[in-house]
Order: sequence, then C-alpha cells, then structure tokens
Amino acid sequence: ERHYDFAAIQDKWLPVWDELKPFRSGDPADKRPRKYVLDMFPYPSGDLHMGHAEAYALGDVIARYWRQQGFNVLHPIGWDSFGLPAENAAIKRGIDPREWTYDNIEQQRTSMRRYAASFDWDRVLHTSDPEYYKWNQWLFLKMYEKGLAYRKDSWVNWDPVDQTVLANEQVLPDGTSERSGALVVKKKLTQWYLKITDYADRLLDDLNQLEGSWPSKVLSMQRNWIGRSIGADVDFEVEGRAEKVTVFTTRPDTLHGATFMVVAPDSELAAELVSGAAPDVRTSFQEYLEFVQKSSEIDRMTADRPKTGVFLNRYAINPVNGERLPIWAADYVLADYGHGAVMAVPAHDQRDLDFALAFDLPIRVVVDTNAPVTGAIPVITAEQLESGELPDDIEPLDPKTTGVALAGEGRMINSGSLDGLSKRTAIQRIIERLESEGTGRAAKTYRIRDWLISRQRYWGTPIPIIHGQDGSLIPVPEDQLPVVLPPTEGLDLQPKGQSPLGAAEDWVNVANPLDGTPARRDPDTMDTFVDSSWYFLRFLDPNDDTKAFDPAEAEKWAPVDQYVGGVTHAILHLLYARFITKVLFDLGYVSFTEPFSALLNQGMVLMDGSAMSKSKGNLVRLSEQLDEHGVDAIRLTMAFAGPPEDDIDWADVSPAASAKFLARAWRIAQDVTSSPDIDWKTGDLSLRRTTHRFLAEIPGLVEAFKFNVVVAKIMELVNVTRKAIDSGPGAADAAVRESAEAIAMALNLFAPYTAEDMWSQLGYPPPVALAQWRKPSPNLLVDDSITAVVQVDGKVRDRLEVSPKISGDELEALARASASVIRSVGDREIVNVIVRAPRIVNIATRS
Ligand code: ANZ
Repeated sequence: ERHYDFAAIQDKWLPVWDELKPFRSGDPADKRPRKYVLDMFPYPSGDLHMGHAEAYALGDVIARYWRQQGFNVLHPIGWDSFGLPAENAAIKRGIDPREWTYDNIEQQRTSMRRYAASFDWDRVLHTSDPEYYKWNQWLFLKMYEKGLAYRKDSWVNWDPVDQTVLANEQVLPDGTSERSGALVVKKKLTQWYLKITDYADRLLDDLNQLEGSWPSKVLSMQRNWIGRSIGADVDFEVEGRAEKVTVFTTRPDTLHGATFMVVAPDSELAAELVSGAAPDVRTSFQEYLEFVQKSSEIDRMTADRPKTGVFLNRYAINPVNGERLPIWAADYVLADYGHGAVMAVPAHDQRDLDFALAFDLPIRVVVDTNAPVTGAIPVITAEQLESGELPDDIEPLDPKTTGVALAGEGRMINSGSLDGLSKRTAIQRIIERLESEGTGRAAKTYRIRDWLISRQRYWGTPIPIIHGQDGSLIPVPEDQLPVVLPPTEGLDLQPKGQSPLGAAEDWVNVANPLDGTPARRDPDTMDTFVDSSWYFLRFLDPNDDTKAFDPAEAEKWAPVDQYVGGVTHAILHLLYARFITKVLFDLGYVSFTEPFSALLNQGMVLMDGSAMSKSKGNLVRLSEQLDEHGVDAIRLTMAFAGPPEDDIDWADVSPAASAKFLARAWRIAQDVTSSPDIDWKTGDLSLRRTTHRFLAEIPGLVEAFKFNVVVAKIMELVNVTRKAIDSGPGAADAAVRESAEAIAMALNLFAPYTAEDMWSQLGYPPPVALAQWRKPSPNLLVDDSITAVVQVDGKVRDRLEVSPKISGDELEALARASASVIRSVGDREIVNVIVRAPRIVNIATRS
C-alpha cells in the first residue's frame, strides 16, 4: 500500500468532492468574511490547453488559500461562448454554431472537473445562453436611454476576411486584424457605438487607485491607450468661409511659428474646403484621397513615411498676427483625432518640418532652444563645452538646414509679447489671450475612440433596436427581451459584409411597437466584449431571470478581490469592463467604480522558447500530460516553474519530478503511526520548530504570489520530516504527525488529490480544502534556539528554549512566567534576579 497511484487517488476523490460540493459559496447563513477570486473565463475553442491549465492552477492557489484562512470564497467559472471562431467552424463543417460551442463547453467542463479547480459549480454561466445575453440587451438599452449608445456614420476598420468591422482595440500594431490576421481596411458604415470617450478622464484617473495591485505594465498600456493630451483649441478664420476651423495643439506657445495649415484628406472639412475649388484642384484632391484610403492608419502615423499632400487653394488667418496660412490636405493628419486639422509649425514639429521641406513651405523658429531655461538643458556643442567658451547667445540651429525640428525647451522669440518667456508661461499666456479674444481655449484630446460594437455576424447578441419605416429607432420594450437569435436553418452564415440575420425574414420583420406599422429589427450583433464587460456580476446569481444581478449581492461580493488572467487582455477586456462598471455605478446599480481590485497576469506556456501551435508542430496536449503524470503533478509543475508572471517553457520543467516529489510527500502520511488526538507538545522540538516556521512563512509567500517558493518550502519540510521518521524521533512522534498535517494542508493549494488522500490517511474526513490553516506558536518561532537555565535559590527549576539573541529583559520575563519557577517561588519574595542572557537566570528569594 506504499505505491503512489495518482489515477486511483483521482478516481477515489473526484466523486467524493462532487458529492460534498465543498466550494459552494452561496449560503446566505454563511458568516465567514468574503473573497471573490475570479479567473478570466475561457472561450470554448476546443479542449482545455496548457495555457488554461496554468491559469486555473494559479488562480486556484489563491482561492484555496483564502478558504484556509477562513474566508467564504466565491470562485466561479463560465464560458465566453459567443464569437467568430464558432461561426467560422460552423460554416466549415455545415453545422450550427450552437452545436460546436456547447460540445466544446461540455468537453472543457469535463476536463476542468478532473483538473480539480475549486470552482463553485452551482454558478456556471454561458454568454451564448438567451438567459445571459438578455441582460446584454438590457444593458444596451440602459445605455441607449442615457445617450451612451448611439449610431454614427463613419469610417470603420473593416476585416476583409471575416467581413466584419473591428474595434480599434482589435487592430494590431501592424495594421492587421487580431482575429483573422488580414490587413484591415477602412470602410464607411453606419454603426452602433458606446460612448467610452465620455469616461476617458475617469478611466485614466482611476488607474491611480490600482497602482501596486495591478501590474504596472497593464496600467501603462491602459494610460497610453486612453492617451490624454493637454493643450488648446485654436480657431482660425478661413477666407471665403463663414465658420472658423478649429485645430487642437499641444503647443499653443508656438502659434506665431505656424506657417501653414493641414487638414485630413478623408475629413468632411477637406471635402467641404475643396468643393468650391477649381476643377484641377478638385481632381488632384480626389486622386490623392483615393491613394490615402488605400493605406492603413498605422502607415499614416509612421513618422519616416515620405510626406504627401495637395494644396487646397484656400487660406486660413492666424488669430494672433493676421498672417495668411495656405491650407493643405495631407495624410499625416488623421480625420478622427482632435479636429482633423492642425496648425503646422515646421520649426518645432518634425512631421510639419518634413512636410514643409517636401513642399517648400516657410519655416519660422519661435523657440530659442539654446537659451537656458530652468530645468532645461541648453544645447551646446562639445567644443564649446571643452573650451569653456559658452556664448550667451547661441544662434538656434536652423531646422531648414539640419532637417531636425527643435522640439525641446527654450525661450520664446519672434512671438511678440511672448518673447523671452519659457514654454510653460507662454502656453499659459497665449491661452489667456485666446480666451479673452474668443479665438481659442484650453482643451484636452484623447487617443481613445468610442467603442464600435456592431458586428455583421450571426453568433452574438442581437442589438435590441427596431428600425421604423421612417428611419426612427425604437428600443425593444424591456418586457420583450430577450430578442432571441433565430435558428440557423435557411440562413447563409458565409461572411458577406451584411449580417446574416437580415435574411431571416420571419425574425427581422416585426411590427413597430409604437404603431404596428411594418418595421425591421437591427440585423447586427454586439461585439462579444460586451458580454465579458460585466460577467463578473452575473456570477453573483447566474440563474436570476428577473434582473442582470442583484445590487445587494454585488455589495456583498464585488468588486472582485483577485482577478487572474493573461496579459493579452491588458487593454481590450479590462478597459471595457472598467468602463461598464463606471456606467453601472452612474446608473446606481453598484457602489464601486473599479471591477477588479487586484490583477495577476500569468505568463504563457511555451515549448522550446516559442508559443505552442499546431502549425509549428510543438503542441503539448494537456490531456496527454494529465494521463501521463496526473493532475497534481501538472498543477504543481505550473506553480513550481517560476514566478507566476514569467513564461514557462515546458521543455525546461519536469512533471515527472513533480510526480516523484508528490509520491514522497504522500508516503510521509502513510508512515505516520500516531493518532490525531496525540499531544503536540510531546513532539520533537527541532521538527516542531521547522513546522511552525513553515506555518508562519507560507501565508505571506502566497499573498506575494511566490508560489514557486512555497513549493520549495514544502519540499524542504518533506525532507526534514522524512529524516525525522527514518533516523530521528521516529514515525510515532507527535512532531511527525504535526508536520505531515502541515504538508497536506499546504499541498492542498497545488495538489488537491494528493493532499486529500494524505488527509484521509492521517485520520480526517474530507475535504482538506476546508481545513483551517494552523496558527504557528510564537514560542516555537525562535530562529536557532539555545537552552537557558533558570535557577531558583541555586536549584535548576526550568529550562527554556530561547533565541540566542534574546534580551536580558525578555529572558527574565520568560523565567518569571515559567510555571515551575512560580511553583518553586511559592509565596516567598523575590529579592534578586541575575540575568546572563541567553544562558542563565538566577532568582534569589526570601521567605
Ligand atoms: C502645433 C504643434 C507645434 C504641435 C509643435 C506639436 C508640436 P499628441 O501629443 O499626440 O496629442 N495634431 C493635432 N491633431 C492632429 C491630427 N488629427 N492628426 C495628426 N496630428 C495632429 O499630438 C498633438 C499634436 O499633434 C498637436 O500639436 C498637433 O500638432 C498634432 F511644435 O500643434 B501640434
């Protein structure tokens, strides 16, 4: 019976746990304090893979840990089950996306149960269930009511392979689709948007609250994505046009250096400015516009791309000096940033300079970057520095000859009343002046765009809007939700640029809820990131069919205490969930403004240094690993491989060694011969100390996510215990039992099957997962102890195990507190105490 048979152990305990349901968290009478530990829910794209195994192993360490610390832990799981892969697979195989989706969910569910992640299986949700997506529709309508969901005609990112629009967040830095890999192009469409830009300041400012509890990399990615720029809007008159043109600038101080204006060629402004122009101007503009529309936004923003553009034969007037500025259209100006127009200051902006040099436009320096300013480094040459001859007044380098714009700090020149000022003061002054003259104002601009949520695909949440014959938009009345997806029969799901739902005649044609006239449902479905933006609240009661979630339950459990998932979601999902949480706060449904109080990003599982994939032929199958080494060995390997944030190279780790260690730990419990009611105090002191130091150290290490260190500590304790059994006080000693119990409890975090089997062998009923972590005894925590002798009137009355560093006062206090010293002193008076720390205490008495 000494053979560690992981398969038999798994088969023994899985049904017991199924029966006991130890991870249920919904009992209203449960008085334990609460923790919400959430793993990012999976997309059902096939069976679980090594990445899932890592994430769920690490998240489970945290959930199991808090239970041992006396918390009622909500640790739910569900499926993010709408989306394109299901639809594409369905098209390929000629089946319903539901079939593919729910088959995969079933397979993943089975694997997850065997993997023994401590989920509350009574709280499962699938976003593709009408019972779930009904509440996406409800949320959408709430946002529509508040003006936060709106329709807009605009240039959108179009994925020519998947034939659907993409959110900006779904376009990778190289201009390709994160979904299909196709080069994304621009297309003009009327689409639904959610107004995330209204929340830009809060999304940015509230990141400060997360400092220290979210990875700093994620915080900075979010900050960059939101991209707040602070500056001014400046209004320019345009000859022959009634309205002014406004530009956004971060450098209003350089306004005197503006020598031309540039508008985005694909903006309405450009189209309007050129409309009255001579035919040759219109023709060259048209040709240019066609050229521009073929390039991606990424290309357009590349700094070293050769500058192209056309003169529109129009002029703007600089509000500070009345100068005439020629207006050009050029693609380095983007239509949907700021106002789609810039005041060009070639001396101080590199893109403007490149353009001015390419088209021979004037350049005027207005900031002397050689003039020292407090806090700025003057530009001086190496020779000047060496000779010590630093002229007071160095001529600014001429951008026209060097080709380099003077972007640095300096003093204003050629700028009228601003001359001599620093950049900061000049910005203040010019804004004051523009404001007083009514030609400009302080302004902020953001990089983030509103969230485009319309998708022209089938497998998603139908947008709950009805289009009247007159073009009116009518929200589906709340009591008619959910708008359920029609069956796929008779529908062609093949991507063709329009939603397949438009062809579901029985479904799409409805009576106008207001007057009964013929009307049509909106045929588009929502971006699936809507589904995952609030799912953490649905877990509070996924079966509630009267509301999305109960604010009272949210008050109890949310926000999520610990969120665990991949860094791939650093922007998209986390930003959307933060946004929707703030919307729900504003609507009065939740009392917090951030959904995830702490975030842990686990690394990736690699093979031979690169990501695993079928095409590379380096795929390691989780199911095979589990069959070969057992669940516990795989989970332990994930935790032991290194810090959780680091990638794990499967070629560098050894699940076989993990299994061997687990067998060694398991045999400790087999060897213990004492019974559970043995008196700990009789145990071997040295082993007891090791165990208690272990009990004291583990919690801090787990809370600092040093799981690999925790595993190493368990290994150490197993070794020490083995020695105690074989060549020390022996298997019957109380300290051996105490240590074996600590090992089982600690292993519960990483290797729940082995831990449960040890626990049972040690004489306790399951589940070990609910056994409470033992408090270490402070007097067993002395580092390296020494025996101090306590004498009363020359007779040895006690021996104390103390730290060699103990102070005289502490040692005296311990001696006076000793039961046998108190007994032998009796009611006599202590007249003298001599302390020689750490070895001797001498007490003299008088009767
Ligand atoms: C004049 C100027 C002078 C500028 C100077 C910069 C330096 P960030 O920091 O990224 O917000 N800009 C404004 N709208 C634009 C658009 N739609 N497309 C491309 N560029 C645009 O950049 C703000 C600066 O980018 C603005 O300040 C403007 O150029 C340009 F020495 O105005 B600046």
